[in-house]
Amino acid sequence: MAREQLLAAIKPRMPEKRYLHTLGVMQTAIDLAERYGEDPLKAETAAILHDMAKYEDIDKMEAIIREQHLDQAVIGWGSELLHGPVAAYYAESMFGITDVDILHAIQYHTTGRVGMSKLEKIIFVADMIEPTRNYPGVERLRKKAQKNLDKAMRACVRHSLRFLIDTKQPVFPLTLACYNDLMNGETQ
Ligand code: DGI
Ligand code: FE
Ligand code: FE
Repeated sequence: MAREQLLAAIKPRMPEKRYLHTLGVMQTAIDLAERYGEDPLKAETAAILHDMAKYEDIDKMEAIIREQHLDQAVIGWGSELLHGPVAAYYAESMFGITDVDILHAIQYHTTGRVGMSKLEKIIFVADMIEPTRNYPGVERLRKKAQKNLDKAMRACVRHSLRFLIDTKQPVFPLTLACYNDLMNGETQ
């Protein structure tokens, strides 16, 4: 589906600020795809759709996860973990996207997972460093993303984990498993 069609479909589902975030993730993901030899069109599609369920009703998302037999593990860990899997379901059911890599990049964009593909890492990193993000430390992550995708991915997951710990939030087991997977054998 063409970029303009997808953008027009997701725009009414979110406030202006989130739409601008989505456009930022889209451009950043395309740039990273070109830099690291991934398909920019896949990056574009995954980026446009990654937050399309962010403002969906929580009960509705839980119902979809149960009824569509999505991974139930995300239920009970805070509502933020629901929008990725539900967006992946929407990508398939509303837009006919069948590319598993695109669907996984959308599904796991909040938690990461073990054995992430290049596209999944690109979306995860782009989500954290797109131009409208302005938290302390984002500039360092942006610089890393220009040099080495895997190092940037590790730094992004470490940053997210630190944030969860500092704000006394529980850490979803898959997020921890993602961290361990990325850090195995690594010293930086
Ligand atoms: O949707 P975005 O804001 O663009 O970014 P995101 O999908 O990465 O969501 C970030 C939110 O998800 C943030 O408020 C922290 C939360 N989050 C990420 N990983 C975990 C988590 N919350 C819990 N409880 N556990 C996690 O492992
Ligand atoms: Fe998100
Ligand atoms: Fe996002």
